[in-house]
Amino acid sequence: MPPWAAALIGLVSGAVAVGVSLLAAGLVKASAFPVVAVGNAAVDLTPAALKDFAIRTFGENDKMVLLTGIFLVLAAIAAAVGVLAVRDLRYGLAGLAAFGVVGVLAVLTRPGAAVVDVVPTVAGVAAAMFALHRLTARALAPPAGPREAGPPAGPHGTGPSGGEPAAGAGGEERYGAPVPPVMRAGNGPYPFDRRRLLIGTLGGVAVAGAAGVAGRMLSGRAEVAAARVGMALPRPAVPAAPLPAGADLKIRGLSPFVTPNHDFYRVDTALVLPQVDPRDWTLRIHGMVDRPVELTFADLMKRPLEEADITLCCVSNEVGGPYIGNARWLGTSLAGVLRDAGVRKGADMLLSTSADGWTCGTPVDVVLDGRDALLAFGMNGEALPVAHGFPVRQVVPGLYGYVSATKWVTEIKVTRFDRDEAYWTPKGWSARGPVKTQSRIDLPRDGARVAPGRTVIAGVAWAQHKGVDAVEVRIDRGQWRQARLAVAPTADTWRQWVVDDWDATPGSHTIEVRATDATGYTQTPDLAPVAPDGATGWHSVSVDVA
Ligand SMILES: Nc1nc2c(c(=O)[nH]1)N[C@H]1C(S)=C(S)[C@@H](COP(=O)(O)O)O[C@H]1N2
Ligand SMILES: [Mo]
Repeated sequence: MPPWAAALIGLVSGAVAVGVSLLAAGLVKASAFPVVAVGNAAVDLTPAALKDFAIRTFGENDKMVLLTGIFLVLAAIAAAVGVLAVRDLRYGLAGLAAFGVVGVLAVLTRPGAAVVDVVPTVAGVAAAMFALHRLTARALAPPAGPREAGPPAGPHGTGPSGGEPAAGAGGEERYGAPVPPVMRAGNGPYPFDRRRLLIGTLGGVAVAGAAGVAGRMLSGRAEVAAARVGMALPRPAVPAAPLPAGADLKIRGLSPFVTPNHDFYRVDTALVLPQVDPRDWTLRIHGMVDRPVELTFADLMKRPLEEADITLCCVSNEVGGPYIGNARWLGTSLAGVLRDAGVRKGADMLLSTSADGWTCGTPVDVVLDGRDALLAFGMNGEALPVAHGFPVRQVVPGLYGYVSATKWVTEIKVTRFDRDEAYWTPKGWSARGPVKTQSRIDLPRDGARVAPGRTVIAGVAWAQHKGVDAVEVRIDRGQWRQARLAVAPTADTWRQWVVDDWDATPGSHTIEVRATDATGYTQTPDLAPVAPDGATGWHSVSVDVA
């Protein structure tokens, strides 16, 4: 059999495995699809430095890059399994079994894994074994009926006669007398029936496709999407004031004050978005509390609701980077929920967990100090997008997302920093992550070519929960000049700024920015990398004026 045919058998068996495991995952409502579990395990095992590299290099495409990589590796393994199976079916089956063991281990080591989660892996591997067996048999063994799929009998009439056992698998004629199938299996040139193999391949692909589509339909994705679209957002008892007129300078190319949901950056470890139906969602609050509680979505909606403009940013945002956005969040007070549960003395950390097992450690004192720490379900006037934590997430002004903004949150354990550790802490990130005062130049873009004359320089600055008091810009290390600040409705959002009196002269120029927050702290030029607790330094852009 030509190598391509052996590889094809392996690939089709692999596709059957993926399709059937998706179907099984949908049927048993298992959270862990093996390919994704392997991917997630790979993400978790990746050293922090490499992960930073991936985020910097691939940006928000890192998930696509990783998934594509996993699928390419899987395809190569599947092709190899096919080659082994053609040599000896047992080798191929052993290869699949080994792969199944890796899959089961990956699934079971996911946080919150249940035994039922191995079902997709086991079903997928079993289906692949069956497919491998059938396809090799189809391609190698003679067909059941005398003329079922053999080559048409040639003019010389070499086809099998009457009651003889089938021998139509082609090739026979070339090697003289028919060989009994049993002997033929292990030695000598394999007969190979391309047509039968291709029919088997089509069958396998059809099974894989149908199972995969059915699995997707059962995955709950459609129901969750429908629940989200059908959700009516209640009016908050404490609505945020309408945005002041001067909050948005409305300059083309400058980040709008409110980041539209579809433009809002996304950072999380989820390779596949958790699908959480609000009807099934609960939030369990336990640990160092007087009265552990479990809230349903309906319970949450019955609580006093509030709205707040909060700018969220990521600790892995480089100076000048894109991982920041501002939204109007709707939800209920996290402090209120905690007070009802009764936080015990000595507790200093909230260890929150998402539906997919990610964890986050938030200082209790910050959440209880009166700021708008929310359990949010609305974002800019709609239900939270699935990518941003539907149905419920945390938002805490003044803290980086990794220590505050748990999406798909389902559990909050009241505990202590010296007893518990959140996801990123052992990977080299600080246990506490207050936002550092920062500023960014949006206009002109770095590397831009601009015409001489009056040129607008504009950007955003942020120091959540402290507030931005001043922004200064300098050109070619000259005098700092004050930027004009847009109105900020509260200290919890970023603030737009603009310098509109720069007279750009021909040549290349460097523009730098620094902000001063309401505590009087001015950003220094000292450069710090994003790890362990956020980048520092002045953002600068270079432009060519010509
Ligand atoms: N469940 C879950 N929540 C999460 C994360 C995650 O990986 N999983 N990442 C956090 C980080 S690091 C950030 S910066 C914010 C980003 O929120 P966004 O994707 O809505 O912008 O979500 C936080 N919440
Ligand atoms: Mo983040």
